[in-house]
Amino acid sequence: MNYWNKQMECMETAERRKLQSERLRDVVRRVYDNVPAYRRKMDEKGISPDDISGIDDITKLPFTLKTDLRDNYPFGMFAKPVSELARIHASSGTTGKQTVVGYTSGDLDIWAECVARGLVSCGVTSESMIHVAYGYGLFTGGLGLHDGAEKLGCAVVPASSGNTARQVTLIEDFQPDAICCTPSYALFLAEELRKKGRTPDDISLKVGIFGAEPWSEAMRVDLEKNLGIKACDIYGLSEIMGPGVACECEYRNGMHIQEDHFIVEVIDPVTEKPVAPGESGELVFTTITKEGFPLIRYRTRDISRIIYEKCECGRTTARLVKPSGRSDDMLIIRGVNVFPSQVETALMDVGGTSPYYLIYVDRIDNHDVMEVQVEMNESFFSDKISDINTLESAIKARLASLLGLSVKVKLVEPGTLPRFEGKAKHVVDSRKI
Ligand code: DLL
Repeated sequence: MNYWNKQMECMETAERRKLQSERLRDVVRRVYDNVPAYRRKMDEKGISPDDISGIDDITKLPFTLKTDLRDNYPFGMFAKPVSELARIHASSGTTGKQTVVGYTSGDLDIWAECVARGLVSCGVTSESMIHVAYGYGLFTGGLGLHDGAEKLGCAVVPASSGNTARQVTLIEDFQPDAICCTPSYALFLAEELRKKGRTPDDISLKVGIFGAEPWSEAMRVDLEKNLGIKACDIYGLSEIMGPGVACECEYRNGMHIQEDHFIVEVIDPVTEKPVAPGESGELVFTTITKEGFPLIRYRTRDISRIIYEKCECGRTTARLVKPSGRSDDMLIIRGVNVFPSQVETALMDVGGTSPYYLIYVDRIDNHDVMEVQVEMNESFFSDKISDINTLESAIKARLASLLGLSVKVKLVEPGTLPRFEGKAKHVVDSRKI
């Protein structure tokens, strides 16, 4: 069994809680002393760093929201002066300014360590050649995976995103055994390789580390079959660090959270109270070692649940189940909550389609209408062109039973919906409310 840092990854739970408590006390003191926004929030709640003696006191602390980062744009929430930073990243949201994050060189080191731990747990080794097709630049995906892979000792191909023809050539010529990119882009690459007549046996890749967007188990099956790889999930968000906050191991039953650096809580997004252990809710993270930009109880809007039992791989860290979506991605159609991931599950359940779909939502005569457009897969398209109506009805029925909602379904020809190099977009909501 291979670990990057066995001591931290396999630590006894009680010992880890002690470490987390010490680190929590330290970070609370640091933000109180150095970040006016935190001092103000804590003062308003009547809390001082002395009230935090350990991890059980974490619920006394105020939450941090994305709006706090916007209100303090660009550097107002940093706990170190810019002169002491080594790097700045940013991520764009749906509205307004970018979310800006800063790292000291110590933070970059810990980030690389977290990513290296994740890569090792997926089966990447220092002998591996890894093709990094996440975007480089302000997005944390490219440089995050790059630094982790370099720390592990891999030969890194910093391909970045875009120019699919060149990506395919690089993969064919260099023969990497590992690849990382968004899962939707990996499907696109698989499609391009298949069009060139390549079979999984011709493709050098053995492992894929995919994340930055939700993806289903059905998509995992698809990727594994078409690329001949083991497909692993990696999670993270720029605010907390970037990729590597959590990553699967060879058992692929939840992503191991690097708990010596991050404390995770799961709350009910409405009551803001913790849910019962193992229940689903909104993920809240506290960074306990970051220097440049520590975050206390950051509400991610990601919906998931945590597995606390020890994993078969020997790691004792809590595991994050694949996030099913974001509370802010949730569509409300005629009062029914709909996550794009549910639509994806319905499509995969029925079969006959490719993973490319778009959900169109509009409001006509005060009535919400939702249409799912999905590409038929190549074999369905060529074999059974006359059965289109039957397949549309089957998908409609599956969606109705899964969502409790009647929606329109339109099958479109393979290759007609947009492809994305980074995170895929699945919803076009034209309602004017
Ligand atoms: O997406 C960091 C990242 C890069 C993670 C590469 C993994 C691989 P942001 O752009 O800030 O950072 O977006 C963070 O993406 O809150 C989730 O909603 C979503 N997300 C990230 N990883 C996963 C995943 C990067 N494995 C937001 N499954 C997060 C589902 C994910 N959603």
